[in-house]
Amino acid sequence: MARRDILILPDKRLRQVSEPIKKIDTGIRKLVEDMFETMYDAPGIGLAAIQVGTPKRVVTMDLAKKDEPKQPQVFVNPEILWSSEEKATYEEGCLSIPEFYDDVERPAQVKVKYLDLEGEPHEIEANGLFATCLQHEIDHLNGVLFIDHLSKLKRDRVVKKFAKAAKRAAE
Ligand code: K1U
Ligand code: ZN
Repeated sequence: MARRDILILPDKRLRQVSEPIKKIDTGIRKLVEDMFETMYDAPGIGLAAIQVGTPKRVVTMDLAKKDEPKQPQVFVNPEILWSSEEKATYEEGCLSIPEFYDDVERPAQVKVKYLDLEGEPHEIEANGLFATCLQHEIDHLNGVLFIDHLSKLKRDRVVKKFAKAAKRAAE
């Protein structure tokens, strides 16, 4: 297992639309192992492959609380089949936008289909943080960041701050 570097805003690769996975081979299994190591090390509760620079439609997640055993989950080619009219607001963060958090309103429940690492199809209905995290990660697969759900004023302010930091780091 190896920890991989996480892409940080305004890295343009975060805006790429990720490709569906056609075959779950050793390369994908290694990618998933590395994503878990990277996610646990960060620490985070979710990670999309594009955040480590690989534009493939795979997500890792673990919503276990600190005092609970690990609950690693993998979603290959996840797709939202249905979203509720009811909305829920969570304070979201993103490992690609470190130390910035804000409230985002999204559908409170979603139905999602995906493949597991054995290629078996599943359909789940999610609510609460699980629904929010799935939507946040599937957004990543489509090149969408949680700041895109904020006002233009807030988004521009965050992008400007991170662009400035990237410029300073490159000097
Ligand atoms: O995709 C990511 O950037 C990961 C992100 C997932 C997420 C968080 C909150 C709402 C929706 C999606 C994170 O994991 S940010 C870090 C975080 O939330 C956290 C870290 C340690 C303990 C508990 C939470
Ligand atoms: Zn994120």
